[in-house]
Amino acid sequence: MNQNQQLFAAAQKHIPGGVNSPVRAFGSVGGTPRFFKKGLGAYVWDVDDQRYIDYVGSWGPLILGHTHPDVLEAVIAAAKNGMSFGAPTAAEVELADLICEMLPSIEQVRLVSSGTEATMSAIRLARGFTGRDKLVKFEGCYHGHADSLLVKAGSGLLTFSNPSSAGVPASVAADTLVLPYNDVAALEELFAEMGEQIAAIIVEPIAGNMNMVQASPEFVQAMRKLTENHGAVLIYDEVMTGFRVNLQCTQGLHGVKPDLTCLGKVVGGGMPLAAFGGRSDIMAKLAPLGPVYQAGTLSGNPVAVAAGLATLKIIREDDFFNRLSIQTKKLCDGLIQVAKETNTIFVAQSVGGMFGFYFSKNIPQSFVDVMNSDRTRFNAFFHGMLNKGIYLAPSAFEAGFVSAAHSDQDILDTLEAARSVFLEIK
Ligand code: KE4
Repeated sequence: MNQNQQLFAAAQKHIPGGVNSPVRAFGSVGGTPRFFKKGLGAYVWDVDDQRYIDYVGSWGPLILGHTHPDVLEAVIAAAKNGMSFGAPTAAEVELADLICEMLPSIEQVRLVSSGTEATMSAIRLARGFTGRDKLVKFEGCYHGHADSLLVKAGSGLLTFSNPSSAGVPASVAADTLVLPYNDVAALEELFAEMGEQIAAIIVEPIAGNMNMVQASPEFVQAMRKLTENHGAVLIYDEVMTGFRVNLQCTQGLHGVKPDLTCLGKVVGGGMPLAAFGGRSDIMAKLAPLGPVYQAGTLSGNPVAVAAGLATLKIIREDDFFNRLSIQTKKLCDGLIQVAKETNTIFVAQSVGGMFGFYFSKNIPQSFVDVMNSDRTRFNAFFHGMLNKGIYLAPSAFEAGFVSAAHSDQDILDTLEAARSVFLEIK
């Protein structure tokens, strides 16, 4: 057994499934998960000293690549002054101000430690603000693992083709209404029927947990109009897309102001930091001001805040997103071209530094479309690329990410690997 296999066997002694998050277990692609020991720029090394070009980037946070010197320097400096205080710090004020400056829809923001905390808290806040219970989500979207959200979720749950989780009381699931993504008619019908009972819609405005599926303009407008007309809260879950697809996130691309936004991943620069925020009249309902309770020992942790601040300051620099978008599109266009030359049925798309690719003829518009793509071929492609030193997300239900550290040569090397793997898996 090699080091990865030995470690995976040892890990399972005291860690369920040998992993601290299910999708890492390679459950849907099979094989042995890679145990990483080092990351630098666009690369990671596993315990067998195999180097990979990394297109997962810790599932999105590492938009600057691994161990960016400015982020590292900020984290070390903060840590030297104290790991945590459980008390307010000036840096949290600076980060809150910066987030509100970068996202006009956010008038007030609360920092938390994970995307799940952000979405769970935003939903509780929306229910407290409206006095209503019903929550609308969409099939294939994943918003973290809070009970009311594990109903036909995406990501790891899809990976295990287990559309809802054990342990979620029927009474809790009953308040979560699940509709097909991009289905305007279904949304209009639901609001006509029970709009006055609906506290909120929570949506991934570009879904990245059923692979990548973009909301149609009609769907975007319908969500905004229906929530406005019925007094429901529109929550944009931008944990994955926030500061990843555009400096103003997906809401900037959509030209929509959601009532609440959830952020994570990039905003924490690779450290445990997430956030939720939005209209000040809604945020005013939060403790200690209002009756909606939400708290966290490590919320606004100074070391995590330092990583987030350092990251946001760099991505705000001129031309950052233009360069990142061009590099990501270069990868997708190159994969499409190589697939064509090898007669492989394959499509790909990208927005900013996020991409999706599918072994199907058309870009998916819904969860059903994604389920109809060739997942067997995806898995074969995943392993072929892994064996050639290219680390893609170990699931057909995840998006991929390019960082500012991915060079032209890295893209060329990836395309060369893809060319031979497309031929291998024919
Ligand atoms: P966390 O609790 O994992 O920080 O965030 C939950 C979450 C919320 N909303 C969206 C849109 C998300 O994508 C996520 C987490 N994404 C997954 C990857 N698809 C995290 C990886 C994992 O579960 O290990």
